[in-house]
Amino acid sequence: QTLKNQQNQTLPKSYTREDWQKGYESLKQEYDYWIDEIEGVIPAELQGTLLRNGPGLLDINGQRLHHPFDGDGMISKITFTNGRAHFRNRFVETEGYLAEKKAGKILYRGVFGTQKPGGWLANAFDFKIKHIANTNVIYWGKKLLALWEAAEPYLLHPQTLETLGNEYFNGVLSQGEAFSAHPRIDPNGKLVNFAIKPGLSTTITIFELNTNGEIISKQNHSVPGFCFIHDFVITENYCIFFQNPVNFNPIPFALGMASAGQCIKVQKNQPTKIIIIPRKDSKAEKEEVRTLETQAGFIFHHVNAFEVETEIIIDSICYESLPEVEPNTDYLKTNFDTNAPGQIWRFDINLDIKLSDHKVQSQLIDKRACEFPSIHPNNVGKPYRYLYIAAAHNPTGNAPLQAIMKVDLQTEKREIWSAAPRGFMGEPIFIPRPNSQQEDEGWVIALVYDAEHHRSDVVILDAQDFSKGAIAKLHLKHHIPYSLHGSFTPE
Ligand code: 3ON
Ligand code: FE
Repeated sequence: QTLKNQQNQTLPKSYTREDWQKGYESLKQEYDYWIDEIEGVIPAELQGTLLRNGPGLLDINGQRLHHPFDGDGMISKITFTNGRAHFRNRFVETEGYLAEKKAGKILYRGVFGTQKPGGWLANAFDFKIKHIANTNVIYWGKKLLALWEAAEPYLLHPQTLETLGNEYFNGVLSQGEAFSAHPRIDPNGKLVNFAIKPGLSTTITIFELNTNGEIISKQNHSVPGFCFIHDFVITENYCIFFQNPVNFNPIPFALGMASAGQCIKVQKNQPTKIIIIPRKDSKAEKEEVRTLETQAGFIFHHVNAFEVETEIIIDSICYESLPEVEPNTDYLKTNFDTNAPGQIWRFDINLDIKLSDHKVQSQLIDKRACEFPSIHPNNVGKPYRYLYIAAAHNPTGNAPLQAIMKVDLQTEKREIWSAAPRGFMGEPIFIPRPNSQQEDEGWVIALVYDAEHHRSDVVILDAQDFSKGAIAKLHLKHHIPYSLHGSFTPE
């Protein structure tokens, strides 16, 4: 099998679909063990905990979920101490997870197409969506939080990963209020996050938290139209949102024919709105909210943003269109060749130009299909040089993520480390070496699904030299279904 790339050469496929599919098997068991199968050496200076979240269950007692984004959150934790590594995984025990486990069948509707058994009649006029906690996990202000963008966070025990309940930040968050899965940590010691409350007009809420995990500011903005905003970016003075060009028709959802997420349709030829909101307690606090338009396709994730004098630069992963999760399709049968790849773009805004005269500049940074960017934590919201991202093995065309790409935004140099043909890449995370001087001094760590052994590896690369190959590969005793996001904490 081959695919045509834009230069009209044919590149052999770097994977088989059967291998890729196996990474979507549920992992039902919860483990707790020291990892003893290690190739290479874990750097002694690497101390701390890698946290991952993602769907652990892709079926409920054999009833398949319609889409992985509907899967119950499962936390994996890999702790590095003195050259050794310990693994633990545990499900987030949400109300829905516990109820479905007990019943042994699907009891709720999911956002991405999962329906209760019994056809549309069994689902019609049930507006209750299953609240899961599968998208990200952070340790902030001594709280371990599992995040999902449409509801409040779950608080977990930092050692045992036991679910302790919901987190409301001393009542500043109210019951049912969202707290997105994409907080940004400003290197000055603030965690900034947002929430989307969609409707005919949408409320965007912005939270800033101090290092004690307390919400120190909360501000609301109403924007016209329905929003599906999964991620945002911060700079020193602004929070920036890209309002994807979508519309929402709730009728099939109400009638039980489709889930809420399936009623969102991308409007390919409509512009994306860029909403620039001044941060509380910043120099820009008194400025108005600015809204600009550009053509950006669909965006889930941004890499970073920063200010240079009166300009704002934003780097994002853009899709020309979004493969819709239609009711009668099977995600395991995805045809990568006909889906648009995610690609890194740079947007350039000049705040000095009158809004009505403004044309947002945009430029493609790399053609390669990629997703899940990471940068040095000290450069969040600031000028930066390096990014790391999961990427396809081949430089063009669309394919599953199998490699890690490092992009030097200054020299345009790229480095690639690939796990193809039988390895599938998760989100890479950059971890700075303690007391490091250079921006790329540290490690890149990712979970790789190895289809040959049906297990996952924790792979560690030297961020300054991918050509060395993996400096350590930690073989787990089992696989971890493809995860979404995570973080590293030195504690
Ligand atoms: O828009 C409204 C507001 C809102 C926040 C209505 C709504 C109900 C659709 C909604 C909820 C949105 C939710 C719950 C979004 C959840 C997203 C999620 C769990 C994951 C997104 C992942 C994105 C990507 C790009 C994943 C890529 C994965 C791979 C490349 C394979 O490993
Ligand atoms: Fe995300």
